[in-house]
Amino acid sequence: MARYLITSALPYINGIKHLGNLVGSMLPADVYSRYLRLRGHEVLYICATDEHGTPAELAAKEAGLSVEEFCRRQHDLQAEVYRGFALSFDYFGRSSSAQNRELTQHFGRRLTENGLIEERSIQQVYSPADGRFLPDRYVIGTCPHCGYDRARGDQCENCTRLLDPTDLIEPRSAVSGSTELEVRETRHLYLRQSQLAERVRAWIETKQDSWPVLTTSIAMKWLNEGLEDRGITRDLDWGVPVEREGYEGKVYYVWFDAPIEYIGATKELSDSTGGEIDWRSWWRGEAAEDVTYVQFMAKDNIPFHSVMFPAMQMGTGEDWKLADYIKGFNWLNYYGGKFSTSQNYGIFLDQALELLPADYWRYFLMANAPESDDTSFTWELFAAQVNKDLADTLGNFVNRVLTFSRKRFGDQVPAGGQPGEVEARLGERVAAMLGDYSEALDGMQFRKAAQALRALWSEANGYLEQKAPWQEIKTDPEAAALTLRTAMNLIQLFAQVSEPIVPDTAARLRGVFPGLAGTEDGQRTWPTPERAAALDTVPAGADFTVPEVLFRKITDDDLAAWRDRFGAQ
Ligand code: B3M
Ligand code: ZN
Repeated sequence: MARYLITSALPYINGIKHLGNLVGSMLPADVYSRYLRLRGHEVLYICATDEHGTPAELAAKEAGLSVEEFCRRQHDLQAEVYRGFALSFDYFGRSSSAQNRELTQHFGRRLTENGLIEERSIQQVYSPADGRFLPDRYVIGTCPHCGYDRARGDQCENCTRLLDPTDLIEPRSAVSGSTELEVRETRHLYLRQSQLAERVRAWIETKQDSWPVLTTSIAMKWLNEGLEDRGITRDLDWGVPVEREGYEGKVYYVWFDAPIEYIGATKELSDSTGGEIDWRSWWRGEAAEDVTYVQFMAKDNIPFHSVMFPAMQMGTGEDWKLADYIKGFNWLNYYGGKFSTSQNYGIFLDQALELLPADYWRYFLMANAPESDDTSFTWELFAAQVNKDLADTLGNFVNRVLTFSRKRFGDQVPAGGQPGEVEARLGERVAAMLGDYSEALDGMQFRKAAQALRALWSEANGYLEQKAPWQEIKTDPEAAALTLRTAMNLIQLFAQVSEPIVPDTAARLRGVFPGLAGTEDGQRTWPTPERAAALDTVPAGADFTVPEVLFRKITDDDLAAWRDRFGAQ
């Protein structure tokens, strides 16, 4: 048994996330956490809402709420949606917590003591009408290159050119629209990342053979382009206050405190259990030496996790736990376009749950995880895979076997018949497939894992078709009993191993054989290849129940309605 610390990138607070956010961070982290727990490991899966920064302030303003109240409500809304998706966080914290404030200020102090934070004077746009300095992206105007009239001060969305706010023609405030902008001098703190680049590079080099290429190539690109010192404070009220004279009205930049919240949330958990869970034992020095720390995120977050956060951790001169593995994901697109919160494009998580329960989405998203490349969500593909894999291959098998057996043999697993050559070969293949599945999960290859699970379901169907108990029963009831009992053992196997990807379905399948819970072959463990091959966990005579239809089919009418509602082109 080993200890695993799992974190998924922290969802930003300004609204319910979409399927694209889920697939690249929280969902695979959950699948992996569930798998490791089933294998008997100690797992701490930590996530939180990322609450600071200007977008939160602006969204609160728009909602007519104080930013504290806005964040409190949005945190609860997000937490509820994640429960709906059966995400098994051990703790879901908030980056605005007192714990994170303390830790962030601690990081700031240590980095300052080590000479890695310095103050610089810069020229920044000030808006008298708003009574504040404006971050670059909150100055908008006409792009000098392409004439686009809603270009942001940091970048033109239309021609993608990088900009300075002072490049813009007719600049105005994105907050109030005021055009009376001034450039004023102000002071900010900078993290001297350039001083830490070589240490980070040496660390990344040790990972080059074991980490995904997506992760190391992004990290190396940043390091090779030369790691620049980075402004880590902002003129804002909402955030972690900077304890330094002259810094009233300034806070740490949201990307400075957000990754520290992985630690902060662990401490929130620690404090909420009265210290029973010791956060230090997951994060510090020798106490955490046996911990394997795995991070999950989409590719745009990789630079912060592979380079900047480790640089901060190293820069403290303290023994913070660094990531042992960073699993990055490409994009899930919606009909070729990018899912987008700001453009309200795609399927949001609350809407998804209104249409269908979590497992439909979880299975589809993992089967199409954007691992080696971007992938695309389409309703057609979703319907086809749900109907074929979940409704036909898994759902139908379970109901057919149990309904038929009950009709012919009653409410107990039928006795009779001796497993023969066919069952032995089935057992071997099942064990081999389980091996592939475990290997894919161990390697965090989620597409492959979903494929291997589907292969198991489909092997079961093949067996049933071959043996055809509805024929056997006519001439040889014992043979039919053997087939059905073997098929029921496959159902039991599915109850055990489907859990990481479709946990609600797995729970329903565990309910099929209520008498088996807590036996030596306890249903919440991962079967060994030998046990899987034997296909004899469920004995003759055991009680069983027939569950309601596990998955409903998506009809042409559903498809038409959903395409229409969500705009599919
Ligand atoms: N909140 C992701 C985003 O909003 C960001 C992740 C933080 S992880 C420490 O794009
Ligand atoms: Zn432009």
